[in-house]
Amino acid sequence: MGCSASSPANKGDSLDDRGAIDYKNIRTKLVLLGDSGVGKSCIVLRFVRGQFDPASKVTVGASFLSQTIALQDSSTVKFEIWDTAGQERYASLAPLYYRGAGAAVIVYDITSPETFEKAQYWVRELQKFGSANIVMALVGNKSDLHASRKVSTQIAQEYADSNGMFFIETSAKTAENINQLFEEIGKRLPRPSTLKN
Ligand SMILES: Nc1nc2c(ncn2[C@@H]2O[C@H](COP(=O)(O)OP(=O)(O)OP(=O)(O)O)[C@@H](O)[C@H]2O)c(=O)[nH]1
Ligand SMILES: [Mg+2]
Repeated sequence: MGCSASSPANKGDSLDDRGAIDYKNIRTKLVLLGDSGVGKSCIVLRFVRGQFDPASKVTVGASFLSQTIALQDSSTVKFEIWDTAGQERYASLAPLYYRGAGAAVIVYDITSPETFEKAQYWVRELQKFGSANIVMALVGNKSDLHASRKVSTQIAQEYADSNGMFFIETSAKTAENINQLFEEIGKRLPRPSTLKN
């Protein structure tokens, strides 16, 4: 009793080979949500494989990938990524993927105000039904298409600030801010409570 090493692990805590809580290496379920065509699958492909697919196909249901990153404090974060399908016909499946998620990446396309509206719908849905301390990121993708921009950075930033999310603009095409997006999420994830360092 009272010994941290013998305390039962919380749901989501990573365990080492002996079943003790691993304070340095955490893992989290991450879900991507957003309208069809905003670039969710391309963001994941860029992050996990360093590639871009200009002919990316619509996702059917959802797809799963994982990727581990190292942070500056020498901890590691393993992301178990659910890339959901944005087409309306799959919307009812979304709770299967965001339930229990420690992080959510909500994506819109900076050239499409409709997709920014849809992102706000997902934010409200997660606020109502997501995990209590979920880390939420609002992502304006396709920043390389700045000549066609229709959603201002300032409006998106203000929306994110007022909803306690962090905001970043990315390009899966050029790789701009893709790694930064996941690093920032990794830094914001709650660490297992610890009595030792
Ligand atoms: N210019 C540009 N095009 C992008 C970018 N990211 C994705 N695309 C293109 O946008 C289209 C849709 O990308 P996807 O990643 O398949 O979109 P999605 O959000 O996964 O769509 P669903 O699976 O239907 O939900 C593809 O033609 C991509 O090549 C980007 O950063 N810049
Ligand atoms: Mg997709």
